[in-house]
Amino acid sequence: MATQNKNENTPQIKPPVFSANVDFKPKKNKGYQNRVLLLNPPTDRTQFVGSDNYFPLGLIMLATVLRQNEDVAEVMDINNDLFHKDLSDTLFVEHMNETVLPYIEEMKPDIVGIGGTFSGAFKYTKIIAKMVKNKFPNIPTIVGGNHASTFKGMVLERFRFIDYVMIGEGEHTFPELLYSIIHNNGEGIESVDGICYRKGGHWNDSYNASLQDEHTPKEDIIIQQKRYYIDHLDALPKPDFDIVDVDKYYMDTSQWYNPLNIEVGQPFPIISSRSCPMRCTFCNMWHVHGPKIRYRSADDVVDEIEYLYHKYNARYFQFMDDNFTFDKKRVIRMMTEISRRGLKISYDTPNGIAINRLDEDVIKAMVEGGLIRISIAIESGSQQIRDLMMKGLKQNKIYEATRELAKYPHVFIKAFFIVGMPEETEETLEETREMIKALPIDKFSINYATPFPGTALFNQCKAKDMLRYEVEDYVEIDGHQLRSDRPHFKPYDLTEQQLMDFVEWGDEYIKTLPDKTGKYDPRGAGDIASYGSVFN
Ligand code: B12
Ligand code: SF4
Repeated sequence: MATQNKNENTPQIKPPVFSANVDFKPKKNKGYQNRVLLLNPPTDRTQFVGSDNYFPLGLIMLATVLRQNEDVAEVMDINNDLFHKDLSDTLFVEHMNETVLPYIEEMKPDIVGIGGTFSGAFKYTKIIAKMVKNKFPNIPTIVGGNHASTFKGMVLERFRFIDYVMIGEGEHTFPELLYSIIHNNGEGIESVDGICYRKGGHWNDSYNASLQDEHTPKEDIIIQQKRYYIDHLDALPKPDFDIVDVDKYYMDTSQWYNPLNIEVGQPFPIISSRSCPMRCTFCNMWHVHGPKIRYRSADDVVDEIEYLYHKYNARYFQFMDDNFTFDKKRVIRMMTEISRRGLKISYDTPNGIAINRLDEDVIKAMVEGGLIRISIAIESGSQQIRDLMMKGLKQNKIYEATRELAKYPHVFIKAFFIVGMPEETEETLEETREMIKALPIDKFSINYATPFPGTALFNQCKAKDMLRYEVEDYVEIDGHQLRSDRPHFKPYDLTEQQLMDFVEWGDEYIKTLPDKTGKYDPRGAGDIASYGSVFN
């Protein structure tokens, strides 16, 4: 965390006006200043895979926007602080008491925001909010991110120590909310898009710690659904990674797969679009990023790459888009621009690429732009299961795209599979096995179908009484509900043991695949763990 100077608030107040879909314009000299502390909770690394020492990109984006508005905004990344330690509840509470709470005392923020991109982080999001609120009852707390955006008002019903929920992306709406609740006694809050709060808001509500475990009646909670998403993404500022201490995200990447011989160094995430127009039944991404895919222009994305290239000597990038290749022409333009500007980089796509758009010309362009590892989202070897998943992906396209990719032998191909959808049978598992054996892939991961709240799969499991926990348990989530190392429910016609046997087969079979990295590790040298096929 790099600290900004403390400035005094000035009394003259002008509201921010970048509501809805107008372009983002920084509001300087607006007559007041917000002091905002954003906390990134840790995730339990024993229960989730893919828990790398990642930059908290959502919080960095929010803080970047706030700083452009001349607010004081800090990101404290607790995940990063505790990353090399053995995370336990005791260690976490100690860290809160010794580091986080004293910092709040010193910084005196107007509001404490807690992130949590993953449901798996919500356990600690709750503890943070509770500890903050108990020590500083007058500081409002707000949560955002995927889990909160899915459960919305239910979060406030359950947790009195949380004052606000932000639904979906926050770059436009967070400053509007701050203006209303910090500087204007809640006036205008009813026109802030995508938020939940209690009637009367925190400004009227003197927090009473003795009531912290009492639920708030549903009728006292106001939910303002998200209606507007930022169309013109180029108008957003680029994430300012200096808001955190980049050196603290150091990973030893010297052993990463590196066929182009371009030093990997510190990998940087790039998000070149938001959302995805598909509705796979197991995916809940759209609760945060909305129904419609929105793009940054190719130039804008390459500007960011170029900036990071020079500023941090960044040579390795990770495209984290939900559906990177949906607009093929844009991808080709981006890749051509990378080459035209002489940027010698390599990159991968850990979040899984939708195969439907992987044609010869896109693949060629991606490889020319520096692609060295690609994750492709196949999900199942069975057409029937893929159709039930609403994947919209035909068998021949899978073979065609992987054959095309395999023409570039230096590109490491990883395929994502999901097993254990309710309709899975011995036959469909067999089809997946056959496909895994037949495809020219270097690696694959098999994940158990996960009923993330807010998905059609979750609703199906709930309707058929297949969920292991009550819906409320998913809101209150303590992590174990969605842990990735065991099936989450029993398919209609299979036992959980059959699924586990299949995954075990996969673990053994993967060892027989030829290793083009020269340093095979089942989790993949330098791979983002088993980052996975629960999505894309
Ligand atoms: C990148 C990514 C990762 C990366 C993170 C790296 C990084 N650099 O951040 C890694 C590889 C670590 C990862 C891992 C996993 N991921 Co992931 N990941 C994503 C992805 C693709 C993008 C997240 C992101 O950075 N978005 C960009 C920023 C700008 O958006 P944002 O984080 O949503 O933040 C905005 C808003 O949410 C809001 N906001 C967020 N926090 C707050 C806080 C406050 C106070 C406020 C006001 C607003 C606010 O404002 C922000 C700015 O607009 C999302 C999909 C998605 N589109 O969100 C999946 C996603 C979050 N991941 C998902 C999953 C399932 C996982 C894994 C469990 C996969 C696995 N099997 O291992 C693991 C979990 C790891 C863990 N530690 O528990 C699911 C989460 C489902 C859920 N309910 O938990 C998602 C939604 C994908 C999906 N399609 O379902 N992931
Ligand atoms: S799984 Fe991937 S393709 Fe399917 S809806 Fe989610 S982001 Fe889109």
